[in-house]
Amino acid sequence: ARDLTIAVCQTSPIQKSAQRAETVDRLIALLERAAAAGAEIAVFPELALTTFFPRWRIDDQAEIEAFFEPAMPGPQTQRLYDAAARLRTGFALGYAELARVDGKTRRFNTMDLVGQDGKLVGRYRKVHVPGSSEPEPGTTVHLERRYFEPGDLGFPVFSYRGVRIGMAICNDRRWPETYRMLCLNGAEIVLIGYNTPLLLDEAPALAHLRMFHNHLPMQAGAYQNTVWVAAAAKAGIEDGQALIGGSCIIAPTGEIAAQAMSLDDELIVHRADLDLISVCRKVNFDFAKYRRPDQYRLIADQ
Ligand code: CDT
Repeated sequence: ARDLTIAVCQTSPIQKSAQRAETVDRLIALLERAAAAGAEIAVFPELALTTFFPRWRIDDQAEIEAFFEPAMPGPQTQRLYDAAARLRTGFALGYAELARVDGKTRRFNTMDLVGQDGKLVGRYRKVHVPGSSEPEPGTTVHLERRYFEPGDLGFPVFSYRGVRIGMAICNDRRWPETYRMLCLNGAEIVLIGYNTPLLLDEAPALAHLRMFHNHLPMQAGAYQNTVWVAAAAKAGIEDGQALIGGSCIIAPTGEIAAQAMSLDDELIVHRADLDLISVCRKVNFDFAKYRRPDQYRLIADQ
């Protein structure tokens, strides 16, 4: 049997006042708990090293740059990578990436996959960047498009201990294309990190559906693409804004195999049976046999 034991590391808020060193300490403590629970890989939330700063309009360049990582690992994060190597437990970590490409500064909402040796396995840059670049009247301020450009790496899939893993970041999880691209690239497991506000000024009538709309697309994505999905939330009241929790591990059947029950730093662990993927494919989703790409041209062209 093929399997991979996954830990989802939900974190409680990381307030603006938090020092990077204390945040890294928290992530290391979660990674240690994950390893002790037998996990072979851990997933942390989107922007796991800082508060979710796109909730503010910030003009000061130095203040903005303080949220970004110019190198990974850097002096503040090296300890986390060392912990992965010591524990033989890799991780996926969301952070704000400051890249220098051809002399130009570029900013991405990024997730790195780090191996059991503490070395980079692969990188994903968030494709679906929601919100706006300026506050819009009547809507909850969400300025991701001010601070990040859309990802330019597609939906890559990497080999981790012989298992094919892809990543997605927050809003990406609501889009069917994310899972289908990862599935077609051969993913067996999709690791996701998210920061989702509980209340949106633009849609108060949907408030009671926030958790449903969190799990619905991930369960559908897992089922329709026969992949395992493991998603880590940043949860609780962060700098005055309530973020939903609901971190979970979802089987290729679409069932939630494990779910966080708190808004705290909480670990959920599940042994993902990878053989379940071929069972689900046999039942309905023999992609090579039944998919009709020639009939789907519009999706690729528009
Ligand atoms: N971080 C992130 O992508 N959050 C979005 C909320 C967008 S509200 C404009 C989400 O889909 O959860």
